[in-house]
Amino acid sequence: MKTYQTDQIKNIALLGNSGSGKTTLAEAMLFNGGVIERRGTIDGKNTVSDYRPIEHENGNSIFSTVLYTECQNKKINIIDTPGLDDFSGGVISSLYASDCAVMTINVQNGVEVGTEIHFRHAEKVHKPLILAINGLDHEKTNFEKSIEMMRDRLGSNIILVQYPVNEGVGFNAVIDVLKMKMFQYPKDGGTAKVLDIPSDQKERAEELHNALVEKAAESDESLMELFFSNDTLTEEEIRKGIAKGIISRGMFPVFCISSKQNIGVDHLLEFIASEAPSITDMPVPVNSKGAEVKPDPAGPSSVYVFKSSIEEHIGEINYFRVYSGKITENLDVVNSNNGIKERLSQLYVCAGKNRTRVPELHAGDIGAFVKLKNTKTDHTLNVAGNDWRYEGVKFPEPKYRTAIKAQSESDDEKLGEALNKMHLEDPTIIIEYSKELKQIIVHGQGEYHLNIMKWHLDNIYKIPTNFNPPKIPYRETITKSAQADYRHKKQSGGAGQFGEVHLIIEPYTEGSQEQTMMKFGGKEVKLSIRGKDEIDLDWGGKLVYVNSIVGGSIDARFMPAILKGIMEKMEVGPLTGSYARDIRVYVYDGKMHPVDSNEISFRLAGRNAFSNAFKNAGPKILEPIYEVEIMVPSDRMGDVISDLQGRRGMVLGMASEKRFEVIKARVPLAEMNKYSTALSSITGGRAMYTMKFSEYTQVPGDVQEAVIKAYTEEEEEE
Ligand SMILES: Nc1nc2c(ncn2[C@@H]2O[C@H](COP(=O)(O)OP(=O)(O)OP(=O)(O)O)[C@@H](O)[C@H]2O)c(=O)[nH]1
Ligand SMILES: [Mg+2]
Repeated sequence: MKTYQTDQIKNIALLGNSGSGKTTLAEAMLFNGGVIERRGTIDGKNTVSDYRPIEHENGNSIFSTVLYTECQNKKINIIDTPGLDDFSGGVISSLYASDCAVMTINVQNGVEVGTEIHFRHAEKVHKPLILAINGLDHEKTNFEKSIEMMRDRLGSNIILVQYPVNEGVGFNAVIDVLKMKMFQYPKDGGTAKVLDIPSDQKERAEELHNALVEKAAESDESLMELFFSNDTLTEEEIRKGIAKGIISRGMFPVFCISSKQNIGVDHLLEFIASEAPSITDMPVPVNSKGAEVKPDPAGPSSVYVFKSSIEEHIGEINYFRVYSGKITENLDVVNSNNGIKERLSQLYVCAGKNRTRVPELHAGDIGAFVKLKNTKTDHTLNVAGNDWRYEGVKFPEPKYRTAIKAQSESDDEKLGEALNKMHLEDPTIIIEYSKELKQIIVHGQGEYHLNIMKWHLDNIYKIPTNFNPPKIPYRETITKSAQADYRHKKQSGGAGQFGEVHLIIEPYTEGSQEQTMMKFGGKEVKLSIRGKDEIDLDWGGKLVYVNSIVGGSIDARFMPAILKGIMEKMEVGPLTGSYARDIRVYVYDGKMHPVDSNEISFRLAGRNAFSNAFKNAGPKILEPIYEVEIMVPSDRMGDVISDLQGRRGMVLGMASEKRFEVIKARVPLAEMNKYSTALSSITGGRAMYTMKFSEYTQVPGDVQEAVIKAYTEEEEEE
C-alpha cells in the first residue's frame, strides 16, 4: 500500500440513526475504492465493518470500526459507528479521531431519535457534517418530507447538493445542482453516466442551484461581493465557499444515495475527497505543554490512541491517529501516560478485521499497532524527549448500574479478567469492585448495553453470570453531640489489659470551629485543643480527631491506637453497617494502668466508647444524590417531570434548547434504578440524559426505616 501525505488524508466518522445504512454505505465506499471486490450485506452477515459475532447475531453495529478507502488519490479513513444510543462511546471516540462527520438519514423515516442525538454529538465537538439521504431505492421513500424534517430539526444550514429524479423502486438517477448535471446509474450501481439535466427538471435544478450558490457565498465575504456583482459564482468559487461553509458548520450539504444499490456513493466519495476538511483545515490541537501541535509530517512523532480492541488470535489492537510527524516501523517511542518505552514493531491500516502492514504513516493518518503491552485507549506516544499529552476523548458518564456475579465461584477470576477486557474495548463499561457493597458493580449506558455485555460473557467468554439489583452505597452520620466513657479491663491470667477513654463526638461540617466547652447531663466538659488530625476518608467526608487530653491522663503514644479503634467503627456504622462520615471526635480524658495499659486496650476502649457515643448522637442514614440532566422533546416534558417526582426527585430548573427542553433535577441514586429504560418508554426513546454524583444527604424518616429494616433482614438471613 502506498504512503499517503498529510494533505491526501481525510478522516470521517459515519453517524446516523440505527438502521439508516451506515455500515452498508461503508461497504459501498470500500467497494468503490477498490479495497474489497464484493459488497457484503447486513443480511448476509458478511460486511467488512460488522464483523463481530454479536453484530451478526443482532444485525446492528455494536462497536465502532475503523476502515479506509481510496478516491481521487486520497485516502479516506472511515469510522463506522453504532447508531444505538447505548453504544455512544464508539460515536464519541470516532468523532474525536475524525475531521468531519457524514450522517446517513433513512429516507423512509426522515429525522429519527438517533439522528438528533448524533447531530448533537457532532455539534458538541464542532465537527463539520455532510448529510446523505439514504435508501432512496426503497418502496416507501419520502424525500420531501425528510428534507422538511431536516430543516425543522437540524436547522437552516441544510443545503441540497442533489435531489433524486425517481425516488422509490427503480431509483437510478440524481440531479446534482453543484455540477448542474444528471447522474444516471447502471443496474448494479457503481459509476454514474453524466448527462445533461432533462428539460422538465431544469427549473427546479436552477432554483436549488441558486440556493446553493447563495449559501456558498455566505461563508466568505469576498465571495459574497463577487456574487453581488456577478449575480452568480463559478463552480470553483462555489466549491471554495462550500468547503469554508462546511468547516464553520455554516452549511450541511445534502447528498442522495442508495447504499444498498451503490447509487450516488461514487459522487459522495468524490465530494469527501475534494471538499471535506482534512486535519490541516481544522483547529490545531494543543498539547499538555500548552503548545499547538501542527500536523506537520516533519515535526516530532506523536500519536494518540483513541480506541482499543481485542481480536481472536492476536490480542490487543490499538487504533491511533498521528498528530504530528510520521511514524515508521520499529520507531522507539515513550508512552507519556506511564513513561514506559514501546517499540512500534508493526504498523497497520485496517478495514475491519483485515489489516494491511504499512511501513509508515504521516500526520493526520489513522492506523493500528498490535502487541503493545503498556498502551491503551487515551494514551499518547511520543518520540523520546517529548512528554506531550492531549485533551482526550470525553466518554459519557455511566448512567445504568447492575451487580454481577459468576454463577460458579470458581469463575470469579475468569470473570474479573473478562470484565477488564470488556472495559478495555469499551471504556463506557466501568467495573467497580465494591468492598463496601460486597458486589461487583458494572456501570454502563443503559440496560441494553449491559445485556450485550452479558451476551459476550455467556457466548464468547463462556462464563455464566447473574445480574442482581445493585446495592446503594449509603453512609451514616450523626446529628447531635454525645459523650461516652469506656473502660477496657481484663485481668484474668497472664498480662492484664487496661485502657479507659472518655470522648465526645459531634457532627462535623466544613469550616466549623472546635468547641471549647460542652455540657452533658448538666456537667460541663472543658475542651482544650492540643492536637488535631483532619482525615479525608476514602469513602468521602471527614473524620476530625481532636486530642484534648489534659494532665497526661492518656499518654500521647496511645492516641493512634484510640484512633484506630474509632476508624474500625467508622467503617461499619451502627444502623446499616455503612461507612460513617463527617464526625468530629474529642478525646478529652481517660485512665492508664502503669503495667497493663497497651495499644490493644486503648484500641478497644476507643472503639467501644465511639460506638456507644454514635448510637446516642442521633445517627442518620445518608444517601447519594445525583444531578440528572434530561433532554426531552417538549411534548413529553410533563410526563418526565411527574415520573421524576415519583422518584423523590427535585426539579432544579428547566430551559428550552431548540426543540428540546432541558430538565435539571436532583434524584437519589436509589430511585434511578433502570431509569434509562423507564425514560425511554415514557418518551418513545426520544430523550437523552446524563447523571453525575452530587452529594450525600439525609434520607427521609420513612426511607431510613425501610433501609434499616431491609438491612436487618438481610443480616438475619446471613
Ligand atoms: N433498501 C435499502 N435498504 C438499505 C439501504 N441501506 C441500508 N439498507 C438496509 O437497512 C438495514 C440497516 O442497514 P445498516 O447498514 O446496518 O444500518 P446502520 O446505520 O449501520 O445501523 P446500526 O449499525 O444499527 O447503527 C439493512 O438491512 C440494510 O440492508 C438502502 O440504501 N436501501
Ligand atoms: Mg452499522
